[in-house]
Amino acid sequence: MSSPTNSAKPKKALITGITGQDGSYLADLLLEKGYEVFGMVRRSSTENLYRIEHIKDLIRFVEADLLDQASLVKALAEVQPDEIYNLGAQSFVPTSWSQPVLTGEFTALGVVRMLEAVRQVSPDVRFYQASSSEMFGKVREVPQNEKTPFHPRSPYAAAKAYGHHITVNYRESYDLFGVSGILFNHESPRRGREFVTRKITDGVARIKLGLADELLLGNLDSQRDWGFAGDYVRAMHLMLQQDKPDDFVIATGQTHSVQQFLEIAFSHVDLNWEDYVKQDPRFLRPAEVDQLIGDNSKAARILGWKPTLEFADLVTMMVDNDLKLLGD
Ligand code: NAP
Ligand code: G4F
Repeated sequence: MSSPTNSAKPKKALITGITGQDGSYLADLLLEKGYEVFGMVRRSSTENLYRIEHIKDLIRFVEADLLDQASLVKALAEVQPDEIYNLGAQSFVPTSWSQPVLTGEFTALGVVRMLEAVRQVSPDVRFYQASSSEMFGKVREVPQNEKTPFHPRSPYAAAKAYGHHITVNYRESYDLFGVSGILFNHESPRRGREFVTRKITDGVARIKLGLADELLLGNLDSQRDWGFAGDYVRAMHLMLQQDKPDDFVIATGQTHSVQQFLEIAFSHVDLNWEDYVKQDPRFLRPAEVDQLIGDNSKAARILGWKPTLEFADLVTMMVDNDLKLLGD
């Protein structure tokens, strides 16, 4: 296994999923740290760089796709990265029921395609796999830690469980520096609008500004351990700076219901959520993950990582951002 490269020469990081929420924050962080950042993007007929608009001239883009093995091999041979952050995935849980096979192709087999490319082209690279608390699913213990067994509740979660296990397997089989970060939900103003937190903060802003008069949601009772994405990408980077590869749970250690999120978001603009929110069965899931809460003590002890943003501050920051975007 390689040691970190000479500090005089900038390290090269390749990020898959750079156009997504986490990819954008991670690119910000790595550029601040002096890395040469390479972003893997898939071919699209329209540009999709709005989350990285402010830094796009500092990033070198490489066209490749997690569905196409040869493109990954070529990307690695071109870039010769020191670190790879594999964030690319079909990441929306409901879509994984309507497109289960494609979700498996991106989110599960995409990982082994990337690991095979690493093994063939850059076996000394440090590899980060974006694993998920969704793998705990129907939870076996509370809170969940690195040793908690998985019980996936969606095709997405099953695909992520494969991605986790194959990363551990390649580490053990081939001595690759592969780590799996088991991250609990993390949100931000850059979150996609289909996820519940951003759907709520966008909805609150629209209602406050007179652009909408109701918000349709699914299950309000489910509980999540919600943190801030900016904090979570710091943990990804720290995991690749350790002497030996290992897996870490990244979480705040607190859980809140969707209803609690609603209460804070609506009261921030002096409205009562019950006057606007309606349940719509279209947003209920065939199988639900009722409650997630993570134990971050290993990350705190070994990585020195801790979250910086409180839940209520995260909610109000997202509401304020959506008000601003919609022209308040
Ligand atoms: P996101 O905003 O949905 O971004 C997903 C990224 O994956 C996008 O850049 C997307 O590119 C890319 N992608 C999708 N299919 C691809 C393919 N076939 N080839 C190459 N790239 C592809 O997700 P996120 O919230 O940033 O999450 C990042 C990663 O962490 C994901 O793997 C997610 O499953 C995982 N995760 C997220 C959370 C969370 O709470 N956010 C928690 C645990 C784990 P396009 O722009 O081209 O669509
Ligand atoms: O915001 P969500 O869609 O996120 P979910 O399913 O927890 O998944 C996210 O976090 C995972 C980490 O645990 C990531 F791996 C994954 O990629 C993604 O980033 O839903 C959160 C909760 C669910 O219980 C859902 O049933 O909110 C509930 N919910 C209630 N009404 C809704 C809605 N979710 C969505 N998306 N839309 C609704 O209208």
